[in-house]
Amino acid sequence: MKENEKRINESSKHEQLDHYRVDDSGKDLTTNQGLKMSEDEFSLKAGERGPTLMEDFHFREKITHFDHERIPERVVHARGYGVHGEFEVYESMKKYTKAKFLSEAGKKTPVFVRFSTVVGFRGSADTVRDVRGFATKFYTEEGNYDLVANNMPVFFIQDGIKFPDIVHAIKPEPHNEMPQASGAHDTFWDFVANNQESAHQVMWLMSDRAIPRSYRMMQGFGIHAFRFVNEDGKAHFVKFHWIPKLGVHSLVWDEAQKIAGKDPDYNRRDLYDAIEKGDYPEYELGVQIIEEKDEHNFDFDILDSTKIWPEEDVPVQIIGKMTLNRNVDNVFAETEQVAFHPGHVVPGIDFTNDPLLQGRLFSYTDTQLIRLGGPNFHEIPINRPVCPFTNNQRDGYHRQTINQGKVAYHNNSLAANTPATVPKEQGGFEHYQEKVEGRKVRARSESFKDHFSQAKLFWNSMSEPEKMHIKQAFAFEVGKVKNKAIRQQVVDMFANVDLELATAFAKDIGATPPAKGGSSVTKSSPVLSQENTMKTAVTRKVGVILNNGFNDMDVKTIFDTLKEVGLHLEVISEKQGEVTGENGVQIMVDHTFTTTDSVVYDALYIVGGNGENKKFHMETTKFLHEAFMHYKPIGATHDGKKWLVENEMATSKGVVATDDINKFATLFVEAIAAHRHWDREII
Ligand code: HDD
Repeated sequence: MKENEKRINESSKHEQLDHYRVDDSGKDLTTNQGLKMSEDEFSLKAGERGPTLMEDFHFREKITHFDHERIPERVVHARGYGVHGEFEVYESMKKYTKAKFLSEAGKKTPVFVRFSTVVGFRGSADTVRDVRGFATKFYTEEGNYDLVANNMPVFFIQDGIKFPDIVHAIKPEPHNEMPQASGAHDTFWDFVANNQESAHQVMWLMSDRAIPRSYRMMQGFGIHAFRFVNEDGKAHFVKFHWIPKLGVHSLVWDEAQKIAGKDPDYNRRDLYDAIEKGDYPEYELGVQIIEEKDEHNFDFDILDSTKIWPEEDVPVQIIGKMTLNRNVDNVFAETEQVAFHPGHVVPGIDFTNDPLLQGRLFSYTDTQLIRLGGPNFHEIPINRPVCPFTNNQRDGYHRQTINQGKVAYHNNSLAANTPATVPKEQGGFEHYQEKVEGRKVRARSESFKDHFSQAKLFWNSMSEPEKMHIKQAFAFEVGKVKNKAIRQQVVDMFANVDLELATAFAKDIGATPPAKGGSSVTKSSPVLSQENTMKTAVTRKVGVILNNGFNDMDVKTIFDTLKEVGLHLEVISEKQGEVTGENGVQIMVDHTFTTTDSVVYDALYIVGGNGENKKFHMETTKFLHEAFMHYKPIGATHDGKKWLVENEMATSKGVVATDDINKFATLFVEAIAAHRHWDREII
């Protein structure tokens, strides 16, 4: 079988990476030239107390390499976390696209996914209010296909030329480099108020979507209209959606801020741990498809990246599933060096004239050139296609391929004009021959100029708790703006979306509430609300507060039942080591009150025990109060019930307190599946 006919399967990328994976343990220490070294602790000196000698090549090599360990971080999406996985097709997409990786049900393709925040530097916290990146590289038999997506379906701007403007505005302010990883400052809101195309995306950014509970519980959106092109050359517009099987869930703002201090790695830890435990995150791939003849049949421009295609009008068709099943071996080699690009396409997937997409098509290769130090970044193991790649490009920094022969040009006769181009019938890429006509202008289409209708559609689609969170987010974010005029401009701008919203946060930030305004749009799109998402307790993390003398027989049974449902329990007590139940059963303590915090759990289960002291009592009360304020499910049995009584929480929503162990397990799991209990009265 010829190499380029080799069948690609879900293991292909790992087989390739295996050639580069190295395990240093048990090996001799050598220089980079392979010289075994007898000493690595001391530099070479003229006398034991003398100066280090120039001839110490080992010292120089070691320090020089260290001095050059860092590369520039990504200008945006600097903080990210990558994992491997596979994509499997449910249903052949041949009718719409000739892309081979989508051509038959059951077909599997290896993938690499990098999740990220956008604004913060590489060492910033995970749980900041921000858009999340969700970039997927499919290693297909026809080359790499990158779906470089975000967890929100719209973008701040409509034209790529404005990308440096939005990024300069939202990044820390240049005179003092504050605030880190946050939009809560003057320049961002000045940008928003003076670039009203951002209205829709800002609504999403102020919503719970900006503080995902987990990368495993967030959607991904390709945002742009792309094109599917089939074997007959017929094209359709297409939008891509990733839909997590665990549903879409978020933190609450107070919790997110506290986690940023308690565990800045919260989202990456969650992903890493889930994969290590075998709880492989799964996402279904959905497509929305619009026929070319319907391009102009919507009350928005389908090429405008500040617009969704409402799912009620253009349904999402589920076509496959991605499973993330392996952590990286080395974060720098894989996650940091991976290079995505929306322009990495395969035959059957093509671009549209969305001016934001067009801008992206330039930016991504350009940024890799500076970030990865030259034009050969495609040779870095994580970026290499699993199919052969050959052309006449040569040389440059860090070139690894040793091209044999002397011909590196077209047309040639010395190598029979190879590497040869491939006719489209045999899999060669041919750009879709869209007919384009027009004058050269720097302008924006009239059809892109309605900035508020879909922002209002989003607002209309929110449940009451979600609306409350949006109001609170505006009050927080715009409340941090020092310039009063900008605060007022933001209020006046969002009065165009909804009067109640703008009035609510105007009051909180000392601005004048708007006298009139509000969009007349009454339509809503229920799928946009997280209240309508998939609800399950599977893989949720429960903190169990336990002390010596607990009712070990019942508690053991409850533990077993909860674990069977797929919950993960962490035992919290005063000291590490073991806690002993009343019948001598011992349970390992995972954390003390000092090494963990209520904010990192989805739910609390309070058991207590008879060995309690004042500190234990106070710490448990603190955990309980915080979990309650964050609307989390709370369970209590045995001695644990007394905390609920003391704190008047026993009858609150999402609180389960009973010694009937079967009933307890059933009700507690139900309460956890609900995620949060928004209708809880906060005392
Ligand atoms: Fe971008 C990175 C997503 C618009 C320029 N972008 C980047 C990443 C994601 C996105 C997920 C991180 C990839 C990774 O993990 O390595 N970007 C988007 C989405 C957009 C978008 C969904 C709008 C629909 N981006 C956008 C525009 C431009 C860029 C309009 C410039 C004209 N983006 C970049 C970049 C980055 C990048 C500067 C920084 C690091 C990188 O590319 O590799 O080129």
